[in-house]
Amino acid sequence: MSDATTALYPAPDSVSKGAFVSGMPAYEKLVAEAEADYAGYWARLAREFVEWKTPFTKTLDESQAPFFKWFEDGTLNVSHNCLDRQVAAGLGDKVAIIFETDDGKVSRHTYSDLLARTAKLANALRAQGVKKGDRVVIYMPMSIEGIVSMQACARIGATHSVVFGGFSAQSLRDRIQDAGAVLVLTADEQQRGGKQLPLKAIVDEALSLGGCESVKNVIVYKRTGGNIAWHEGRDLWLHDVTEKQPDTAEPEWVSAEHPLFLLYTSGSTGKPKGVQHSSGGYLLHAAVTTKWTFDLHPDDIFWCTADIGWVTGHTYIAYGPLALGGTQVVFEGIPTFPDAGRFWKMIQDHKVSIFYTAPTAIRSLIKAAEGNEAVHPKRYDLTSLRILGSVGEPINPAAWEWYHQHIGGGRCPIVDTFWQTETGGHVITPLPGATPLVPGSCTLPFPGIQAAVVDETGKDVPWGQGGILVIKKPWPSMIRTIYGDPERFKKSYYPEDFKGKYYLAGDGAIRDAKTGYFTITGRIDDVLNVSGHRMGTMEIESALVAHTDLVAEAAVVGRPDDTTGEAICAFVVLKRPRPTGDEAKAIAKELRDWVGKEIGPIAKPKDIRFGDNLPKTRSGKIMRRLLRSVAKGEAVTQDTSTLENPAILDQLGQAY
Ligand code: 6R9
Repeated sequence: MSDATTALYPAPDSVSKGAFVSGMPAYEKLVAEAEADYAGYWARLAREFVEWKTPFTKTLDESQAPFFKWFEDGTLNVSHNCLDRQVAAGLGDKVAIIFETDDGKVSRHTYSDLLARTAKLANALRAQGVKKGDRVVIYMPMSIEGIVSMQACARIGATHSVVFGGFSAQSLRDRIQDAGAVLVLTADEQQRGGKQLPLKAIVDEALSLGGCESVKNVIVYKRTGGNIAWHEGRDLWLHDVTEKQPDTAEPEWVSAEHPLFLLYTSGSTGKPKGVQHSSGGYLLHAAVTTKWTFDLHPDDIFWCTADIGWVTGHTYIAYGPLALGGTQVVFEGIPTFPDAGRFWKMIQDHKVSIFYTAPTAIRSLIKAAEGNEAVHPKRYDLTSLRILGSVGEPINPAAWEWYHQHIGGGRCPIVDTFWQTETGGHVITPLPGATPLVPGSCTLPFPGIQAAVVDETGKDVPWGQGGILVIKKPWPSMIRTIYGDPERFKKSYYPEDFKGKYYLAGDGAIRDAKTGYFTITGRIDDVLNVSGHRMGTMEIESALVAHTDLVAEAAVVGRPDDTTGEAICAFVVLKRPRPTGDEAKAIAKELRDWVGKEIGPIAKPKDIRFGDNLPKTRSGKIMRRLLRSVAKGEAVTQDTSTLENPAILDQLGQAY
């Protein structure tokens, strides 16, 4: 299969020896096992990695394809698997989470602590009338309370939907409404980079926008003690509702197919989709990928820098490491506070052995280190590290090499993990004790994942030729549906083009002609990847045109950016004459703030360009390919003869 001789970085002995998957023959054996008996392979792992209340008798049900079911007649509880199971195994006093606040205070939380806090909150939620199957929105900072909120929902069979703390009131409202949430868990404020930022006030605003009548209560974790408004009868303090609750709570035993969570993500249309995940299959993949991709051993200190508002924070903070009884670092703050050495200092202080972050963070820390010796990683002792990981976007070879050399000291494999909100966990990734690495490639499928590159008709393309990334067989942790919109689920992921047979990832890929290694070539739909965050171009366009006083028309494209991977570039036609100079600057600022309010700061366009019109074909289609060239600052080489008004190209040359 793979040809180790072309790989620049073979798995080092120091990691390979004693790894759970040690050497390529071990990897290939697992792949062969899955090929020989697909359902049998996943059933074996499901028995090994998950503790079942009632064992499943049937592995995969394809009768309602593409609505696949895994282990459906098995029952379990995810929180029981993450917490009670560890305590029962004698790990009650083991530190589950080392928590560090924005301002550097460190606290340690054992498995027994987490279990007791989860049980208390589970009881409190039940006391508020939250039942199995109800949806609960979590709008929380990075905190023990945030993780406990997720675990408590899992414990009572409520389906959580975590909304990233950077989303605006409008976005939060849309998600609460779509999910029909009965309760919101939030904090008074969050603290990031030395600043207090509102959370509760945004929940208040979201609920006041209307459409959220399903919400009965708001439970508030007091993080900063900042001033907040209080709605008697609706709002409750977390410490009040949990104080008198017992610290044990019987788990709700649910079917493996019971929805553990919804997580909203961007797609090709203006409306974010609520990706629905299962309990059994999801937990299985969270556990097995945490174990094999990160080679997580009992004495490792694992640190995933993601936020619980994204899928990475679900699978590799809230569930995977806990399901294995691991010890992890959880961080409230940001990588550049008090300075850009923060990550390196924390690795040193907590003796982190496995570090998982995003290319955008690495790129910005490279810049910072190059500009300031004091925050260069060489100033820190990083010798505790043995494995590094990357996620969220392609990692460019230069950043890979720097990460490998300056953070990993040349001795730590980098697992470049490709996956998506929809896949639940890693689907294409190296295994650190086995896979020889090539910078810029996510290498080979996780054992059991049938990833392939095909053409528009669903036919395999030869290695060395680019195409569309698909997964040919259902897998346990896959998306089950889009909440409330099964038709959209089918159309987005199992389109007719492939006769509804293959899962369509939405990314392009190419396999190396010799090794078969996968390289992801980027999204093939209208989704941008800004600092590892997914943003739909249509979502941003809708937000812009919602400014009905100012904006007549808008088109949004991405352009490459050295730090954020892609940057958002908006082309705007105003309802007034095209502005220039200071007026253009002021309007650009107003529009950025507007988008920040409509969606959240992560969606603010970096460049705004004003035209009297947008470049369109004579049939009225916006010429997006041309806009992408303009956004990049390239000379326009495309045929512009079909353009209705070629003169506007000059106007669009100036970005504000
Ligand atoms: C986990 C996560 C998914 C999209 C995905 C792809 C991009 C993620 C990547 C990668 C290249 C990697 N992506 N990991 N591209 N190499 N290792 O990021 O989920 O937020 O849903 O984004 O991110 O484009 O389709 P999500």
